[in-house]
Amino acid sequence: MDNYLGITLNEFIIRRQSDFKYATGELSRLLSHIGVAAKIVNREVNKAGLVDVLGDVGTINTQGEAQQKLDVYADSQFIHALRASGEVCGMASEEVDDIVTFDSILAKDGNYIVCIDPLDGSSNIDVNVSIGTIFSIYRRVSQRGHLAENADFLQEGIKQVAGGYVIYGSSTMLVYTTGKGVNGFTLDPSIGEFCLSHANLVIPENGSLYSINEGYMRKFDESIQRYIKYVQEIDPETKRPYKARYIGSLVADFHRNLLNGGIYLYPATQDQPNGKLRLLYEANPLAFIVEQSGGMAVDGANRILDLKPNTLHQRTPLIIGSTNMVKKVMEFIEND
Ligand code: P6P
Repeated sequence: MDNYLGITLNEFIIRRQSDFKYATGELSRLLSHIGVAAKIVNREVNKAGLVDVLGDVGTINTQGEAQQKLDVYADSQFIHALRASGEVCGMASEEVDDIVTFDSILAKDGNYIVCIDPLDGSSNIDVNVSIGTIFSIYRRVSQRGHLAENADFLQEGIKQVAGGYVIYGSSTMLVYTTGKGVNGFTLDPSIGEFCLSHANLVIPENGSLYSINEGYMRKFDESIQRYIKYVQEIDPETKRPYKARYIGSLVADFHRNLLNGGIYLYPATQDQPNGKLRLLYEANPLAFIVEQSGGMAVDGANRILDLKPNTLHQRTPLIIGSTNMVKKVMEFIEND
């Protein structure tokens, strides 16, 4: 696999066509369109501050959050790219209340639907903190030749055919899985291609980093409060406490923990009993990736990928990362 390093995303998909049990060309076209939209969003993110793309547009998204100019821009770019791919019959976006159906003859015959958070962590844009795009790809369950239906989007995460994210950070990376391991591609601006830079990513089963908003300490269940106190104690084996790392950008925290080992928690709070993060386009794609890299993702009681969605923007508590760290949290919860 290492001799693949440096090859482009499209070359990789073609060389690894046995990884994708459906027509490779479909996935290749779909991922390359997502890659193009990511490059366009990356261009705008990288010049944010120089041109008028910062700040909010004065509108509220379906979650009641102020939409940033780049949120709306990113959403429009991914809608355009997915419509143009000819493989997608519809999409669910964090920025849009209902599903977006594509009504061209080609699109209505598309085999796939996409759930996407076009720009997660966008409140960090103005302060130059890494942000990300998170996406899930499913085969449609509705009849081809017709518009996409809600049922296409309310599938368990275990039915994803691909899950991935783009992180717009010190470099721009696309990380995805189709169920045969996790691979990371770094954008080479000199050629405008995503090139394989992190082959067969495996998350360490242990880590020393924990990511949680400790400002909500009093709002967490007692079991989570006890876990936070546990990680702050001196570890008898390593003789040091764990390290807190919480950027306020899920993709950035997740990516660091995937590479170095660690855990991210956004549990239920008194204010948000179902947590803050969305199942369809945040928890599920990252859960698919973390399990494919050897990690775990739960809601505190259940495996994330087993959860049956009932609504598009359904929220879920999320505890995700190194297996032994997630298991330790579950010990605290089960002993509660
Ligand atoms: P809080 C960003 O809004 C986000 O969805 C994630 O990217 C991030 O991890 C989390 O919310 C931050 O939420 O409540 O800690 O500010």
